[in-house]
Amino acid sequence: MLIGDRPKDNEDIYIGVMGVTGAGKSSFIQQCVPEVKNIVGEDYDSFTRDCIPYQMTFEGRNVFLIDTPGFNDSSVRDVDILNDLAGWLAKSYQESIRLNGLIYLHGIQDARMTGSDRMHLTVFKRLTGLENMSHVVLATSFWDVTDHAKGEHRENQLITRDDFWKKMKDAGAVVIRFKNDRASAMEMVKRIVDQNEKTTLKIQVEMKEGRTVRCTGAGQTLEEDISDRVKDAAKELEKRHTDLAQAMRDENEEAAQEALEAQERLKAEMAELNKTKNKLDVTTKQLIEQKDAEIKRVKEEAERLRLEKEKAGEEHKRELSAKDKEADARVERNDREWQQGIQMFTDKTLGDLAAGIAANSGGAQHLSQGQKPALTEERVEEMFRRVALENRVKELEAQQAKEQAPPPYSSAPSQYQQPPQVLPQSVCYPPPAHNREAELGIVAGGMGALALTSMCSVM
Ligand SMILES: Nc1nc2c(ncn2[C@@H]2O[C@H](COP(=O)(O)OP(=O)(O)OP(=O)(O)O)[C@@H](O)[C@H]2O)c(=O)[nH]1
Ligand SMILES: [Mg+2]
Repeated sequence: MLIGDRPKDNEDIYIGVMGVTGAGKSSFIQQCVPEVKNIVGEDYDSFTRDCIPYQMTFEGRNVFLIDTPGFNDSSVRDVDILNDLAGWLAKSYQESIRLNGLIYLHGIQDARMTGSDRMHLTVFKRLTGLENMSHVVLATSFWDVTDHAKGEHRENQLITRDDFWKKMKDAGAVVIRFKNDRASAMEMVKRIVDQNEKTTLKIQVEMKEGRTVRCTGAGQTLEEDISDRVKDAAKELEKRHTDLAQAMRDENEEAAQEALEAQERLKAEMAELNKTKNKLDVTTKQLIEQKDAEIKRVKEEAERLRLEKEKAGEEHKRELSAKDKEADARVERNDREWQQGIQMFTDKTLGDLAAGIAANSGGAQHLSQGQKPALTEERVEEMFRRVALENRVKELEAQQAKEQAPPPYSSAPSQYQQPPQVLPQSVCYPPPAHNREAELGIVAGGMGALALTSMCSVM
């Protein structure tokens, strides 16, 4: 869903989910919206790249959980993240979308709050505004991998120290443990849904006043952090100047080379930090334009994908239909060829049979070549049997013809022309001619019987 895509409904609940990278923001969202996949990071790199709302239903209300990229130790990235957050908040403000609350996640497994943890907490406080703390849930994560006593001790530190969560808690924020399960995730959502009240964050008010991000409380925190880094780099650069001078006095070429390289690196770092700081000079108008362009890009991409999918679907359908037609044509062709083959065979076989039967028995004269019995499975079977018989007849006829021919080397009367002698089958192989004639008679009789059976089934 994109900002402004949904018709406005004041009953909808919007909750921003924030915290440093790896604190478990996306894991919390996944517990709330289990059908969403691949949003949780697998390694130490920041994973979530943009502000993305995920929809769930809670006690009959539409709830949108806005996953956000986590701040990390890189100033360049932090400024981009703050600009992205400010852009999202400015655009949603323009679209009359108001947040109901914010959830800030913090991993309890870390023994101490680092400098950047504190800085990011300050960014969060200033972005939200102390006056909005009753809309905030401060959640600790990673309880399952933390020694319970140590976890409780750290939690206690968080809520008792002014520079940590104490002021926020005193101003109305609630502290909840996210146990990486659905029940604790729902408890966090419930707290904000039950409050049922919209709020405008401090940074939204500031941006509405026409300030650049640099001039908002959150922006100033990042700017101070960058300025501190520039100062540190400048100090280091000065030291490297001294190192270089000393190395030259000592005629230590290696040390001089090292100092020179360090100077180059520090100068590049300072230039990069100053460039990053300048990125904070972005106005609300520019942020909204950037968001609009981004939304347009996403929509165009979605439309392109939709059309591509549609086209692929049509092509697939066309391919299927072409394949269907080809298969139909093949079946039809096979069928036709089969029918033609059978017909030719039937015509020939029945014609031959009719002639044979008429000659042999004088019966069944009514079976002529013109008669074409209907093709049934039994008939096809009969035809095959007939073919076998016919082949056998041909075989025997050929053999008989061969045996009756006079030997080429003698003009004397052949043994084949002598009266047939009846010999027992066992000693007579190949069988003498008269036996073969008898066999032919049996075969012809069999074929006649078959032809008659066929006739009956036709009639
Ligand atoms: N054991 C344990 N692992 C957790 C918990 N919360 C998150 N993780 C793991 O920590 C890693 C980072 O979690 P994410 O939910 O991606 O953290 P994130 O805050 O969204 O991080 P970014 O998107 O980089 O800002 C993932 O491997 C999670 O599985 C937790 O409460 N317990
Ligand atoms: Mg994430």
